[in-house]
Amino acid sequence: MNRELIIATRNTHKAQEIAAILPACRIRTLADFPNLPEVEETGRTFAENAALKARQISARTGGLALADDSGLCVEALSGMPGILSARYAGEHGNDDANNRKLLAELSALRSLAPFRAHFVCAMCLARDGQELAAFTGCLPGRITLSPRGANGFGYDPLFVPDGFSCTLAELPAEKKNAISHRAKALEQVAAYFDAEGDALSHTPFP
Ligand code: ITT
Repeated sequence: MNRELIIATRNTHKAQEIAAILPACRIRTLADFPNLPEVEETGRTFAENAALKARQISARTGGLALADDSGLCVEALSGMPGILSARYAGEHGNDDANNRKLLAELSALRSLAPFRAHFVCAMCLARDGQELAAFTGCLPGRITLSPRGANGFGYDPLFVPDGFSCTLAELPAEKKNAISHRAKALEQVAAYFDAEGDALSHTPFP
């Protein structure tokens, strides 16, 4: 099946991971719609922000839109950076600065280690501005104060998934894409596509 799907993201790393996990879909991203205005992420939860992005992008493009709102929640920081993950240190999408800030904060709390944490990925599928379904994936693990690895993006060099001794950034992309919070949410998306059958297959791009 070659389902047409607009991934409502400007984050190329997310888009690449989603495309790799959903090879049966023909994927576009917001890079293909350069004139669309930014969606303001004013929600209080990952799920609210995913719904905002999916509804607005589906309404503006006329296509079937899938949004991903995701981030890292650290128990010792009461769930921060959470929905602020992309702009934790101030500048949106500055992964190095975000990682440095997280390391500085946790270094000051060293006596509380190990630092339990989890990644969350909330996804929302929408068409014509209406939410069709919502999905969530979670990846539990811990934060290491010794960043390692060059793969992936974001907080991957600091995150050791449960059952592993290496960081997400030390895993090859195929392995991350088999275990990640994003992969878990996308498993549910794929099951939804299977269950809905042809009803969603023929949404043409404008
Ligand atoms: P869009 O809203 O355009 O999709 P964004 O990067 O702003 O892009 P989010 O608001 O969902 O998206 O923030 C996601 C941030 O969470 C991301 O910038 C990373 O800091 C972090 N993050 C999410 N998934 C991650 C992953 O798989 N590995 C490492 N960090 C991740």
